[in-house]
Amino acid sequence: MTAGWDLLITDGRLATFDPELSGPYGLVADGAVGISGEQIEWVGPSSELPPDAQRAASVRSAGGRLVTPGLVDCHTHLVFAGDRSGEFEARLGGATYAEIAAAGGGIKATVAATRAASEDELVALAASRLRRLLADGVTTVEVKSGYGLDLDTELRMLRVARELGRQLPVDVVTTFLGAHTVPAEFAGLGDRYVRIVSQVMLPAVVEAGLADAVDAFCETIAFSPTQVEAVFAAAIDHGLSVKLHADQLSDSGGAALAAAHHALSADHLEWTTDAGVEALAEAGTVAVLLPGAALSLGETRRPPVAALRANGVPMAVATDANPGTSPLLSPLLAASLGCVLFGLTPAEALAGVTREAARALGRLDRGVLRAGARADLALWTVAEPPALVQWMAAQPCAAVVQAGRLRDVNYGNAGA
Ligand code: DI6
Ligand code: FE
Repeated sequence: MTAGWDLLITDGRLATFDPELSGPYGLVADGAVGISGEQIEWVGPSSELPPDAQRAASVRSAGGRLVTPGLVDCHTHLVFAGDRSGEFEARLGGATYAEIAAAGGGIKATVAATRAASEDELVALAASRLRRLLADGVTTVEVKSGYGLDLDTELRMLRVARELGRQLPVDVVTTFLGAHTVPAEFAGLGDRYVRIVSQVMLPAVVEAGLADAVDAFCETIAFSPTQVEAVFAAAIDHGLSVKLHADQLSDSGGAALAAAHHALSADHLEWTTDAGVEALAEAGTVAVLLPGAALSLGETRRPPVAALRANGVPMAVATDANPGTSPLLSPLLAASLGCVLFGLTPAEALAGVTREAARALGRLDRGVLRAGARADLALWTVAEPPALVQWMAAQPCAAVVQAGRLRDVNYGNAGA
């Protein structure tokens, strides 16, 4: 039964990322997609379209250009107030991120500004950032808390994240990051703060239904593996999945720690060892690579991409959009940097912002073009998949279909 399709996309070069199709992109050179409601009903070569397909309520030609799954940005810190451009200037002058953090800047500076901001202010600030992601073809975004570090502000941040998903055409997945850093009022009392995160904040966040997962920052300047374990134990007790900022600035065994808790993802991984990579492979935990942070921090150490690839660890790529270490609002540019800085192939980088990013969020219903998947698609001004990551800041997104609804993207179609 095809006459009931709501939308038919014709004349597309489909990069399906369906592992059951051959080639790195799962390419269907002259393809079509049939959509009903929020679901893809049919994907295949135009020559095999059912005879009554053209009777779909609406038909859109992709003009022979590329169609991919909608992009998934699986690691962002979009909700915050304040401005840390002075820190950027100081780092360019030679100060390190750790020195700035130790002097009360860094995450703590954003915490102070975010605590002082109203819910409406935070929605307006985050919405304008999120619109930039949407212009890049994003249809699902993960948003973390972690700039509140007290119950009221953490709840406010998560409510703001949920509100973004109501105001804008995007599916928002929320993550509670109460264990981002030890707030100033708990200086020297990290264990006590971890108990509050685990025993007070987390139950309240769960009670309010505001978090889909729990994250923590495992690092010498943040939380020890033992402290992270306490937060993870509480999360798992409450039935939430976990993920971890792991091995970003030093090797703290973060990847293995994430794997031991069957984390959805371990993110950053610049200092991850072979043992950590093997643990990720064993657990099926996704490695989320964040080249924007490495670039902005001037980090020269690279995540172990060759070892991750050799061990079959799924690799996602995300913006890590945040005001300190990764002021980046383009997942396509993140994918491009994943290629030129980290050595991903274009196919890996693009699977990293679609299929594997969806996996990193535990959302296996999206990130590929195939019948039964959620109808989240991006239509591009370019025809060749690697052109999406070859060009930087070209804004080649022409339109998206989000939850079955087609919408033109008004930013540049000056694409490559
Ligand atoms: N790692 C990061 O790169 C960000 N958070 C984290 O745990 C930094 C956040 C910030 O500096 O505001
Ligand atoms: Fe982050």
